Amino acid sequence: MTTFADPDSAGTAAPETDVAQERRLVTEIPGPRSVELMDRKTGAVAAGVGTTMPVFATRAAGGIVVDVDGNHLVDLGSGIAVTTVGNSARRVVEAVQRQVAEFTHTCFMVTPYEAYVAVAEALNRVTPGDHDKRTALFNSGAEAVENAVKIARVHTGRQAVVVFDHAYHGRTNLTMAMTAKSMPYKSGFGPFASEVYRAPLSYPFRDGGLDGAEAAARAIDVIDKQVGAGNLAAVVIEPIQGEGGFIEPAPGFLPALAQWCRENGVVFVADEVQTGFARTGDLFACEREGVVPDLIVTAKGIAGGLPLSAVTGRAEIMDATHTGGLGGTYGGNPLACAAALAAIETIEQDGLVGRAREIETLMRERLGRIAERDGRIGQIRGRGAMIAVELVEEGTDAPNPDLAKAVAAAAHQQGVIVLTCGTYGNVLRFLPPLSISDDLLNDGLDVLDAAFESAR
Ligand code: PLZ
Repeated sequence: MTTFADPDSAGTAAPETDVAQERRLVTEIPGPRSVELMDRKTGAVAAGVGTTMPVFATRAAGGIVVDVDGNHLVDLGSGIAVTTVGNSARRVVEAVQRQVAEFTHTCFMVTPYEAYVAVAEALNRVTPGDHDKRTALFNSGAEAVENAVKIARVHTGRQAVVVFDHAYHGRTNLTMAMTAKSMPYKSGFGPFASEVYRAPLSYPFRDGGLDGAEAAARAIDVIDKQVGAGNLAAVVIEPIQGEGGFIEPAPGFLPALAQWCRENGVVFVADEVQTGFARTGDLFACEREGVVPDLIVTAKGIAGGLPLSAVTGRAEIMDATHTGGLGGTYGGNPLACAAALAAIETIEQDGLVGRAREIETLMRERLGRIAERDGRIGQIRGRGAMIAVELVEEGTDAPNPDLAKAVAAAAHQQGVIVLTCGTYGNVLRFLPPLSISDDLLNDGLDVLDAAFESAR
């Protein structure tokens, strides 16, 4: 079946795909083939690797994921904020197909190739700030965060790293230490890396009315007293926290922190792994308040689904490391680089920053209507196509993780992929691909609307 959206209809993306852009359930969720595959997974895959929705994918495009039973699911997750340009986006597919036939790998550290350099040039161009920049490429978000810390330590000759309450930076040893939440990310996996210190965040919904400047002063006081600027290599922060609950700090918090870092020779690192590449209605979330990080860490949306991550930043910081000090066998793999160039071109040429803002308007309006009649929605927050609702016990601010679970489960049953997050597990988050149509978004929100009612 071919359903090309009308390219002239305003506010609606036009996925070029033969995957029908409509929710369609032909079996229960999960269907029999998925159940069978789930059995095989249990017998073959380590139990530690969890599953949000027990359906197995076969295809995906636009705003739809198709499962092995033929169900068409509305995608409000983008594989955790990765397929921002859409799944199997046309330019990405073409670029990767071309590259895979030319060569698949040489190792950039052995015999370099142009695509890596071109991705570095593109990132130096599109990231905040017009200073001289350099980039290094890696595979995963966690690996890039680790490398940002390595670079900051060499540059400053200092060791300490400050992170924040509710932070998520990855699952490797150093990034587990940097991540706040014990279960499921850290529990039992220690000992963790040393010289990682945690400061209080600005969390407007739970801060008792602290404004951004006050919350920054509180954090800086903790850093000063417990670490000391003279020992501190880097402050690492997600401009909008992802896994921690889509927490957007109060205005002024990030600029004040960045300013303090500048005054104290501390490297200010923005972890834009989840917020980057148009996701928040800016190319990078830091831009909203004009914050220019010294180093910016990117991954996820950078390459349309191929594994790639990067550290980009001030040339004098990035170049502080001795030759041979940074790298890895696969970092900046040619297929991933080809995909990244195509993804960045897609974001720029298809106006996806604007599309993320349209998605925000639509989602806030629809979620706002649900919140008007449902006092269990404590707050709607986020920006662009990174929107969440924090759920509480009606009339209080006590976290309500059971409701988040119930609404997500009901949405899954109806063929809508939604994710939860948050330190208290009480946040429903929405990360649609920017290739989703308004019709599909509205349909997904109809399902959520009904899911809130059925969870009374
Ligand atoms: N920094 C801000 O959001 C990854 C994790 C999913 P990797 N977030 C999704 C899970 O349960 O593992 C993330 C992030 C931020 C770093 C990372 C880590 O990126 O590519 O998963 O290593």
